[in-house]
This record gives sequence, C-alpha cells and structure tokens, in this order.
Amino acid sequence: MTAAVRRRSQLLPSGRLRPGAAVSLPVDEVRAALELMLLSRRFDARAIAMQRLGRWGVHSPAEGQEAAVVGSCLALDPGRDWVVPQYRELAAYLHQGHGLERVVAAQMGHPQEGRIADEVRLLPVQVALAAQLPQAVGLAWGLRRQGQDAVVLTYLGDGASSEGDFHEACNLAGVVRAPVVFLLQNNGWAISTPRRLQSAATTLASRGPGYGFPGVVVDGNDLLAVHAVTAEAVGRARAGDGPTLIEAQTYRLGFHNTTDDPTAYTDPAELAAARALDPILRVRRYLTAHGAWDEEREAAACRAIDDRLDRAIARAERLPAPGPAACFDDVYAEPPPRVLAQRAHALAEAEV
Ligand SMILES: Cc1ncc(C[n+]2csc(CCOP(=O)(O)OP(=O)(O)O)c2C)c(N)n1
Ligand SMILES: [Mg+2]
Repeated sequence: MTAAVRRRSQLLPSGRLRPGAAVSLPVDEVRAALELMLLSRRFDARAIAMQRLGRWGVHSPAEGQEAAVVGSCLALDPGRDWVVPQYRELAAYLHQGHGLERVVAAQMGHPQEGRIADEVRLLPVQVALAAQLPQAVGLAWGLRRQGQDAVVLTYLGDGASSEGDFHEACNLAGVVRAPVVFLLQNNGWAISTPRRLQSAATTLASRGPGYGFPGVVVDGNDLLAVHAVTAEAVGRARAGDGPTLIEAQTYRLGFHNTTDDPTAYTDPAELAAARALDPILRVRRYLTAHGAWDEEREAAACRAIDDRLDRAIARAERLPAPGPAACFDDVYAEPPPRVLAQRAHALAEAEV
C-alpha cells in the first residue's frame, strides 16, 4: 500500500454513465439525493440573503460540494453510524436526523436550538480546524471497544488536512484500526489559500497509505462515484478492516463564508470552468435521461423546499429572544469556573 488509488468517474458531466460503471444507488434513491442537494443549494441562497438582511449568523455555503456531502452521507445507516462534521455539511446533519428547523433557528440567534437530540448520531459543527478528527477517531474506537458495529464518517477540508490534529488522528486511527472514514473535501481553497500552497503532496489522499490505510481520490462532483467509494469504505470499517481516507476533488463555487469576497483572489475563468461541472447539473441530466425528472418535478421540489424553509424561519421568529446566558449553556456538561464566571458577569451586565 504505497499510493492513493484514483477512482474513475461513474456519472460523466454529460449526465451519462461511464460504460461498465457499477451503480450503487437505484434511480429513486438518486432522485431523493437530488432533492437533498437542491435543499442544500436553496438553503445556502436563503441563508446568504438573510445574512445580508442582518437576520442570520455567518454562513459557509456548500455550493458546488453537494455531491461530495450527499453522496457520502447516504452511505451511512443513521440509526447506527455517526457523522462528525466540519462546518459545510448541512445535508449530512439532516440525513442523521437533526432537524432543519433547529439549524435555521440556531443561525437566527437561538443558540439553544443548536443542541443535538440525544438519539441523533451527530457531533456539533467544528470551526477549530481539524479538532473534530481526534474526537472522531476516539468515538469510532470507543464504539468498537463497546462491541458496536457502528462507523464514524468525519468531514474535513483541504486546509484542515495541514493541521497537526489531522495527522495525529490518522496515526491513531491506523494503529487501532478505528472504524472511521475521513471524507476530505478538497474544494480548491482554504479561504484564499489555493490547494497548491497547501501541501506538496501529489494528492491529499496519498497521506492515508503513510498511516497504514487506503487513500482514495474520487471525483467529488460525481454523486454516484462518491457514494460507491464511501459505501466501500464504510463496509471495510464495519468489517473491522480499519479507516479509509477519501479525497473528494470538488470546487467551492461560492465564497468561503459571508465575510469573504473571493473576487479579490479567484480567477473568473477557473470559476466558470468549475461551474460547468456543477454536481447538480450532472444528476439532473442523469435523472432526466432516465425519465425520472423533469421541469415540473423540479418546480414542485423547489416549492416544497422553500415552504420548509419559510416555515422554519417563521418558527424561529416566533421563539422568545434568548437571554444573555444562552450562549454559555449547552456548551459544557459541567461548565468550568471561568465559563461560570463569564456567564454570571453577562447576566449582571444585562440587569444594569
Ligand atoms: C485552527 C484554525 N486555524 C485557522 C482557522 C481559520 N479558518 C477558518 S476556515 C479556514 C479554511 C479552512 O479550509 P478547509 O479546511 O479547506 O475548509 P473549507 O472552508 O474550504 O471547506 C481557516 C484557515 C480556524 N478556524 N481554525
Ligand atoms: Mg477547502
């Protein structure tokens, strides 16, 4: 095991299947996947519009990366497996059973809504880059030691793969053969730092074999290929064969987040080329060719999504305004004295 394996695309940009491709998702599941991809895309558009109105917190869109997120999370059994996210994986939170209305309300100023229900196998968003990865490995190892056959799918970016935590997590995962799948979304950028300045490694997946487990490069804009590769990695992990590092090569079509202006550092020609490879176009073409999608279905799906978003926003607006203590609560099971002191201070200030 010396180099990363490169997987051939299954779903070509034209929407045609590569001859001989072994498709792991039936058409009706691909249709459900497209609906989830559309939900992610429309959620992004709404979040950005709301942020510009001052009604929403900072948002990091997944635009362009929907196949990488949806294709991978659909390989999990949400009643058994866990997701440990970075911060751009809305579709995976929803697949695990975390409610859209909770995500919306948390972003609209209700931090207590960000709490994940005990029965949902999902850890919270992690903004401290790569800090989720040792936790994902610990979770996976612990589940295995408890005799569970659960798998942990954890997400990271190309930028996060330069952090020490990534390497420590991979090292331990390899040694203990933790049932974990590292899904590295290489979207070309870590804010304004391009991939070529991130690492001299030929591929980011090539680090896997260095830690004693497979590294796989996959077309991250190909829903079917991402799903097939992740399903295989999940199967290996479940069978006790240890971790896999998957590098889904995709492209960030939007900005890093709502505080960013990528026109200052991106090349419009590169962006236009990436737009032509939009993963949603590809799945739409595939389903249309199979008679499973048309303009009417698309319009109905978009209406249903917009209704869900409208309802979630209206619900968030009806919630009572959170008190000053809300951002301290639900962070620690047992808050340390420093946090308790800050909380008391915030409450005292609010009374003045
Ligand atoms: C430890 C740490 N260092 C720096 C930052 C600031 N920061 C936030 S996002 C980001 C880029 C992350 O890039 P990548 O991992 O590729 O994820 P992407 O945003 O592209 O999805 C940086 C440097 C941070 N959040 N945490
Ligand atoms: Mg990135």
